[in-house]
Amino acid sequence: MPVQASVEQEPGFLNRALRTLSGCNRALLRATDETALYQEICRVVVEQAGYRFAWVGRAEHDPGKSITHLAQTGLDLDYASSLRLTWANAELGRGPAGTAIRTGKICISHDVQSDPALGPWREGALERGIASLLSLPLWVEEEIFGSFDIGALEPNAFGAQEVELLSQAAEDLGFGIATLRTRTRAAEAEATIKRMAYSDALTGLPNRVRLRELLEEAIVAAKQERRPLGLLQLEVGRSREINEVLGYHEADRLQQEIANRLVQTAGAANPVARVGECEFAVLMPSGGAEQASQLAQRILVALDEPIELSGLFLDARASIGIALYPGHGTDPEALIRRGSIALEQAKRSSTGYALFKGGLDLECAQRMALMGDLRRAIEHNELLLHYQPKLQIATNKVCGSEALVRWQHPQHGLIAPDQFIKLAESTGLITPLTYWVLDAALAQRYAWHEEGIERPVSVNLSARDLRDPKLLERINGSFATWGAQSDWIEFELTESALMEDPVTAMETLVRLKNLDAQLAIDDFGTGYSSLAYLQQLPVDSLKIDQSFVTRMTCDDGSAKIVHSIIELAHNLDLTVVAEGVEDQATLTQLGRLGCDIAQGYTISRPIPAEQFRDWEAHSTWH
Ligand code: G
Ligand code: G
Ligand code: MN
Repeated sequence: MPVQASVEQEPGFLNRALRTLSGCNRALLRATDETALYQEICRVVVEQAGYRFAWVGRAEHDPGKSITHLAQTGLDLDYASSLRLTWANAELGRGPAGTAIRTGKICISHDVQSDPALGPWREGALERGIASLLSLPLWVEEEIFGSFDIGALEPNAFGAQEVELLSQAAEDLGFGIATLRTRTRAAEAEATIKRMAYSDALTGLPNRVRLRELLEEAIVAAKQERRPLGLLQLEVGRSREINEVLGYHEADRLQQEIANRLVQTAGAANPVARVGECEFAVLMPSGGAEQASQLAQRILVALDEPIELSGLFLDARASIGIALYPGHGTDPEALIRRGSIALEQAKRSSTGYALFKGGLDLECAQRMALMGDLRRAIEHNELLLHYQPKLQIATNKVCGSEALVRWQHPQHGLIAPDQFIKLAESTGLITPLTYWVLDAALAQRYAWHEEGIERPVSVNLSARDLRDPKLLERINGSFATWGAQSDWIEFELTESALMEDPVTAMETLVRLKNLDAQLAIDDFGTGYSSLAYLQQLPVDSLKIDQSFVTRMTCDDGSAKIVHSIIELAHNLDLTVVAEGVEDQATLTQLGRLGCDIAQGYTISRPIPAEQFRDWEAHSTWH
């Protein structure tokens, strides 16, 4: 009967051995550390495959040859850790786990009840319903690492085929442990290589390569937070005599002492790098000209104190060149280059330090100051919108207006957008600026709506806005605030902005279109978009760039371009707008060519909203 029972049970047992194998493989693929791996394998064996328990132990090479419990599932923890297993050739070492480890062979107890080797553990096992036991030696990197033990509720549970499958699982587990170890060693090696590649051997400070990376990261952060940063480049203690008189060893000590003083003076916030034999750099991640100059002065003072070496007091004379983001450059290379130029300037100066002074210096300083001002301007409502009317040529009626931003600067007066839009784009301030414009345009549009004037207002979006993940959310919010209809606002996007990143631009356009917004391509004819791309864009109108329009009455080439853009737009079912219409002759010619809408000085300059009504009353358009 027992034989028959085991034949009947065979497929069931095999099944669970197979489930163990496949579960183990999955665990191996996912494992990131050894402990988690043992635990997961034990879990699979019990919960997925249905064995009574699973246990992993490590063979220690201590005098008692103990076995440390690593992981288990199915046993009470107290019991599992109280087993006092050993792999020594003694009574407590002759159980399955000890035997498997000592001999390197699989060890099976077919029947816990009768197996003499199980003497010390019999009672505990039977109490827990364990009727047969299997111990598999775990080989890792050609050494026995420990054992993998499985218990079953039935006697004779481990037939030849299951054992074959389960030992395969043990083999895989050993391989998995080895792989994890290889991976850990590789990661350690990589970290060492990185440390060596990124730091200066003499001082342990970041080296030139690392400085460049730090600078790059700092620029990204500064850009995001819209603040300046500074790079200080130093030459310290370069003196042939020191090398010649004291030898290289002492010269090295001098550099180490300089490094110490620099690190102390710069403080934790401003990392110091050693970028050459006698060259250092200090990165000041936050601060402008003022802070950088103060830091330079502090460093000069700190290095003023003579350095004692072999009983001599050495003077570590330093020169410091300063380059600032964004005034002197917006990428690491530009800042490093300009910092070196400033360093040369510093060597000739009496103060010992110098801010970069290039041809553009003054303009840069002004732009930098302007950038700081602009952020404040957005917050304090120093911006304002002018509106330039658009005329429907066929009916001679005003059909909308374009909102164009201006900046009422407390010192510099009214500043035109070409003075600050580019700067805002390069510093990230364009995002709050666009949000401000959108809200201001909607507020005005709402006022017009209350007066019964239902003409769309056009708002310009920049290339950067198209990449702003919050743009749509913000537009939705502003529309909700003002209870705006989707046709209140039209968005203008320049052709070149679309071409900067056509894929993202397309995605954003589609999302804007899903809001039912009207979309126009601005400055059309200057951005080199392909017809194929254009056809796919979900836009409603094209605005012919004013450079063609202003010249069309005197230049045949421009006239031809205007003509063909009008045809192209109409073939694509797009409305066509001419901007830069400066005289009546141009307006008349555009009408003959079938252009739909005109915008330009001959109709009106951009004007404050309050002047709109007056302008309409006194103009020939209605
Ligand atoms: O108004 P004109 O004044 O000088 O505008 C100059 C340039 O600035 C134009 O190309 C116009 O598209 C752009 N501009 C004006 N207002 C805005 C605005 O609110 N956002 C963006 N991105 N560009 C604007
Ligand atoms: O966004 P866009 O580039 O289309 O902005 C229009 C720009 O063109 C604004 O700076 C506006 O002041 C300017 N502009 C509007 N009408 C005329 C015009 O008739 N002639 C010229 N030269 N510029 C104009
Ligand atoms: Mn525009």
